[in-house]
Amino acid sequence: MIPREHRLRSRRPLPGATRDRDGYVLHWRGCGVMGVINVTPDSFSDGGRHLAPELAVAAAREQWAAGAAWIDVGGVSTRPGSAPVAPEVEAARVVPVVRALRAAESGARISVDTSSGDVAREAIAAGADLVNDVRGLRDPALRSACAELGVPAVVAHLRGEPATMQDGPTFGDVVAEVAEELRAARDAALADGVPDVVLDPGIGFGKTSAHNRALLRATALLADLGSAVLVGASRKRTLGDVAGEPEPERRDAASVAAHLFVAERGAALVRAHAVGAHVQALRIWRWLDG
Ligand code: HH2
Repeated sequence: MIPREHRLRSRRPLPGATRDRDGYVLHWRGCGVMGVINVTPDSFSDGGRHLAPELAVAAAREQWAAGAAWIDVGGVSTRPGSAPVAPEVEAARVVPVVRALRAAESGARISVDTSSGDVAREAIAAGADLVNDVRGLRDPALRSACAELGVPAVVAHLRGEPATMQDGPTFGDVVAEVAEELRAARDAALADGVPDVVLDPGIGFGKTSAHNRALLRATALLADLGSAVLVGASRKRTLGDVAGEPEPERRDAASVAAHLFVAERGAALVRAHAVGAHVQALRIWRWLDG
């Protein structure tokens, strides 16, 4: 199978991107890995591991050296039932890490996992290249931060809020509804001047295992919406339930399996904690398939 080609536009210089009339465009083929760095005390699989900035930066540099295409730095857990965190606290967690990572690895592509316009602005000033919003850029302040600063965004699907998202999520046709809501969110963001959008079905965000399964199986349909698709199944509860592994940190083989499945169906990026294992698996799969 010939791997899909993907592109991401930015109006700011982006490591690895080429210049064109409207700004900068990053091209890649096949599926890349976005490494997860949670600068939080309470993330569901790695909470507290990287709360000290120097540990977060060291882990991020390791992920970059292992072949990550992006490093996603987040300062708030969005696990089911998680509580909101003040933007000042969130910024104090992520901004020093983004700044230090940019200083240490000038070629790294850095994403900031936030739903706050203020945090996004500070992180971009510190060197972030992409905004990753699990709430799908529904806050106009975040949309305008991306638009004014010329930074693309990941628009993930989430109805409601993490605190209550797993309280009986219901869909008629989950694939059709998520695709339509993502398309509408993307079009609203582009109309507001966000330079480009990556779409994400929001695995585990207000969805049952059956919903997650249907969405993972529908990756090709989501990719046909015409934007790069990111999938974040890493260590999530659905995988633990199916694989019979209650401990999130022991779900990396399950994560690699799910992510190879979506890579084969056109995902442009997978968001993963175990970057080295994912990069190896994708390289072998591409070698065998290519
Ligand atoms: N999942 C998490 C966080 N951010 N961003 C995108 N685009 N897609 C995802 O699926 C996604 C995401 C949750 O995982 P994690 O960051 O490991 O946990 P926590 O939210 O507890 O920090």
